[in-house]
Amino acid sequence: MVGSQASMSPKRSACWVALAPLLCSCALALQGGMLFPRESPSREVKALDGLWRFRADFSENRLQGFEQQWYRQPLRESGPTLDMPVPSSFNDITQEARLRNFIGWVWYEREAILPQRWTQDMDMRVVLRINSAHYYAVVWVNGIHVVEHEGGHLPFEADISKLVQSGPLTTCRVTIAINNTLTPHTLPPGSIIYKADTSMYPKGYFVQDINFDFFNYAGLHRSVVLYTTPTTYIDDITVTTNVEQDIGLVDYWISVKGNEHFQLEVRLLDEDGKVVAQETGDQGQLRVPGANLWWPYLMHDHPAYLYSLEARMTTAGPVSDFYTLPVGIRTVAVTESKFLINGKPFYFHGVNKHEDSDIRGKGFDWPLLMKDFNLLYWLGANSFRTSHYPYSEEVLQLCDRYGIVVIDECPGVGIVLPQSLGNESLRHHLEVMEELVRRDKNHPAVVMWSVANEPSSALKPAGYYFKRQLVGIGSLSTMTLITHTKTLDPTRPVTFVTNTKYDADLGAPYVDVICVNSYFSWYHDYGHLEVIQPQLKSQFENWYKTHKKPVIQSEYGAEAIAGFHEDPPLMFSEEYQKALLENYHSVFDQKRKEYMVGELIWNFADFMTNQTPMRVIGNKKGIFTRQRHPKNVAFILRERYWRIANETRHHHSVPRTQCLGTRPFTF
Ligand code: BDP
Repeated sequence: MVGSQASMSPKRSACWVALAPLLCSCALALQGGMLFPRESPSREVKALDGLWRFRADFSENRLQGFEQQWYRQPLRESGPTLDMPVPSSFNDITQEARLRNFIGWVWYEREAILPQRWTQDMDMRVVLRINSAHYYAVVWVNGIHVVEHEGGHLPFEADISKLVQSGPLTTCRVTIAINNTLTPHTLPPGSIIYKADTSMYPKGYFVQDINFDFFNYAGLHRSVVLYTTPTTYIDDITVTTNVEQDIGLVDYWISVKGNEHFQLEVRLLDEDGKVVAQETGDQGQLRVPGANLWWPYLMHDHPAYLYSLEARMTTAGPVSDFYTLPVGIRTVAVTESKFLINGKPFYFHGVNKHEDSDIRGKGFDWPLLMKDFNLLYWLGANSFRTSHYPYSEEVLQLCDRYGIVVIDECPGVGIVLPQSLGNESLRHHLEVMEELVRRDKNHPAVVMWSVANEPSSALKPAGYYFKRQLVGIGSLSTMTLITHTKTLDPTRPVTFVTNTKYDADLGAPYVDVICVNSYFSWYHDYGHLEVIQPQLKSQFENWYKTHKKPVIQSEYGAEAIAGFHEDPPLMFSEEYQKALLENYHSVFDQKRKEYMVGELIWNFADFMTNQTPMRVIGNKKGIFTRQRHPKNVAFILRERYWRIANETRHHHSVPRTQCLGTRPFTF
């Protein structure tokens, strides 16, 4: 990588200074809702998927695009552009190594043709929504700046009605500049390292340093959509559920924008389309006698029961708005040794995943997604953690629909430098949790928030950073991470995933469930499988003795290069991966009778990482290859998960599933 110092830290760059006042408006993004754009009788959705024009700014300071205002005219007039698919990471699409490893600003552009009524009907709002841009994004429509956003993985949007309704135009040119630079205060954090020794490196040489183990893919990873609503519209819906005897309780809050005078009718429909409860007003409780509860996959004969909450807003005038939200009625609770769903002990037998695949990188892809869900069903997995960042909304919708329980993790991964535990980082982290909870709060599949993965939680500031107590009132920065998340959502437990020693972890006292990662006989005691059982036993006993909270083995695993065989087992062979897992499992089988409430293998599939001598074209701890072919260990885990499912089921045993059936709810 070559570039000048000023270019690499966007915060220090000239353009950054010029854009700084606009950042304030970014805080507004946290106000209001972020409902998933769905079609309804009052709403239309137009996805801008397909080929976009693309240009990486290879100029030395990476700021040529801003200096020459590339957003003011069609991008191709600024210089040579490429055709780039959206959604996709840009890194693996071309044959250019310098694009694969590019750090700095890239520019995307495409024109959208708008239906005439979108531009002429003044009772219509037109909204541009970017579902995920890695990491800092600036957006213009027809050359006018409309929104900025910090952080990948989470959606942001801009009301562009005025822009598209001001003239005879029926097209709009959307330009998005994205910077993938990570700093100690972004999430995830990173640092730009300048290599100043010109006897060893070219002038201006720098690299992006990261402390997480996945490739730092970038680009427009999910769809960019345009959608409409009426000018008075349902802006947000929050639903929480409870159960009293056999009555399902659905409490709802609806916020309407655009007019203070409106009526709201709310109906709850069962899977056959029958109305089972109704209410009026912007908040209330729907009572469902004999409710069908939302149960996890394999825990019940009819898992993942979803009702539909239909909200209908009308005003005195002709305007009305409709929005339908899937609702699962279920409860979540944690005791000293159990994780309860609907009052019954739930054991997480699942996986950790990544959004990662050949060519697409972190780009959303329906075929990949359906393959992954079929594999989860085949495996008998009932859960996963969204390691190490929020996954696409479609993933969570499928989890709701198929009963796959989710630990929803924010991008707090690689928080290892002391400066990443300071106030600036904390403030951003709190905002990210706010965006995450706002987006995912209504998913029954989400049963716990994870605010971080493997932070340096033994460092002194970690105690304050994670703390649960409220140390002040008012400003965000006076609330620390776990408190803030609990305030945002009092209905779900909160955790972070640790690899710190039980007696040194300053954040663990504040979590509801202890989630521990360990790699015995892999990152130490290489090749000594015989140490796993004593070390793992001590791990569980120490954590439980210290905190008296349920424990999840949130990661464990070994690398195996598919097709490498060695007996006696050697590291990186499929036999070693299998033997390592079996040693872990024999301890799990003892501890799950006590306070262990889950096991999540690292990892579902092989995935791409940075190039290091520790990785052979990516991380090979998958039980499936990156192409989703099973390694031997997938069959071991399959036997195990189905056995556990049948042992812990409250009814008769279930036949093994080969593939997913269609569920009644449509997107
Ligand atoms: C864990 C990390 C995970 C890594 C894994 C590994 O949480 O992101 O990929 O180790 O090294 O510590 O395979």
